[in-house]
Amino acid sequence: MQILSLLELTIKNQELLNISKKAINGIRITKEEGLFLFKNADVSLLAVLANSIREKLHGDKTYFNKNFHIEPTNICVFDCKFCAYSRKLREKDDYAAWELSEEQIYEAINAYKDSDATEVHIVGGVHPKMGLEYFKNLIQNIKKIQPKLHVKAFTAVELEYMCRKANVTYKEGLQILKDAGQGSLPGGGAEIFDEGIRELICKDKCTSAEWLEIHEAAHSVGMPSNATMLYGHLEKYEHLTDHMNRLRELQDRTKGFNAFIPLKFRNKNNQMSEIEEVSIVEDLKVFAMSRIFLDNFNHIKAYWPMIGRKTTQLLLSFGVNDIDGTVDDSTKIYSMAGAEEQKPVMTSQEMIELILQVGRIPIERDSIYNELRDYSLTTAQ
Ligand code: V47
Ligand code: SF4
Repeated sequence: MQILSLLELTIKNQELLNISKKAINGIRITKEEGLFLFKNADVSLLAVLANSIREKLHGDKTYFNKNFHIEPTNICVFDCKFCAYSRKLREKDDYAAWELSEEQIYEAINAYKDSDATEVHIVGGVHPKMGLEYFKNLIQNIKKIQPKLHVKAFTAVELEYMCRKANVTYKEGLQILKDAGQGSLPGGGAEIFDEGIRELICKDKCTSAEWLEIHEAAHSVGMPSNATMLYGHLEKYEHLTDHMNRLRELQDRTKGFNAFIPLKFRNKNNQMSEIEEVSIVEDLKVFAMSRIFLDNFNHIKAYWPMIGRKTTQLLLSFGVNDIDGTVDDSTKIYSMAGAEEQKPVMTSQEMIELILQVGRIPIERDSIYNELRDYSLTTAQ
């Protein structure tokens, strides 16, 4: 009520006021209204709207988990123009290329056996020699070592290639991985669904329709997933609203997405380095707009290794209620592209303090958002 009166007093543009009122009242805004907001609302209005929605859904609760990543290889058959990380098979002697052996992967899993990590996030390049059978066995063996560890693995890009090579449908391939012990899918590979922009930045990997089909298949076999959106390069606001709209439509059908994760384009060491990175104001706008637009997504996540700790704190007032995990310096995707965090590792204590410092409540969650511990009530270990 108070917010509505404030909006009525301060917003002079009638259309902006009507859309803002809809958002505050929990009424879905259309794609056109989303675009209007993107183009006409200033960042302070978006903050008010997004924060009000976030607080209605989660109050001050802010989720994190204890996780680590395994990136089996950065050898990749594809050539995404924004990627600073991948190498071709023929470059496998390049110092920056790697291919972990199975033993090295099991060693990494073993190394976390006595830790309190609850999730391993496995993604990598699309290696021509690592297929569905290889990954099925890998997951089975990981689960033998750590039966309780949640395996969040493989972007739709990796899955499309795996299923095509193994000559199985997406549903069959995903069922095989689920039976092996995989728990969920990460949100990578979505980039921007607009076919024109996709053609310019990542034309040879899975299409937007395939990405959406694979996530729909995952949801249908009972595996939840996340969704990402790569912003701050060649795209326009039209493409961002179109991207979120396609996700919102799928989520209406399946309810299988857990979190939406906007990913800021970083411009170091890739074929799009001439594009300047967008300002922090744009970051705030994109995250706030995603909270406002995606009314059927429970969680908006800021992936701190990419966006940095300070911006992550700020984003907790712009719709974000999840900051991913401890990560433990086990990913290179962003550091190689010039992200803030060159050695991404946060102890649980640091994550808790980051959240407490901005007046929110730190909650450790598992991979499917069951609450494990409220750190505002207990002393952190
Ligand atoms: O799809 C690659 C992105 C993604 C760059 O689901 C880049 O919990 C910015 O999706 N600048 C893979 N972004 C990582 C990913 C992810 C990360 C953390 C958590 C989850 C989750 C998913 O990384 C790719 C691409 O969009 N990416 N290069 C770059 N230069
Ligand atoms: Fe390969 Fe993924 Fe890099 Fe694209 S973003 S080149 S699919 S590793």
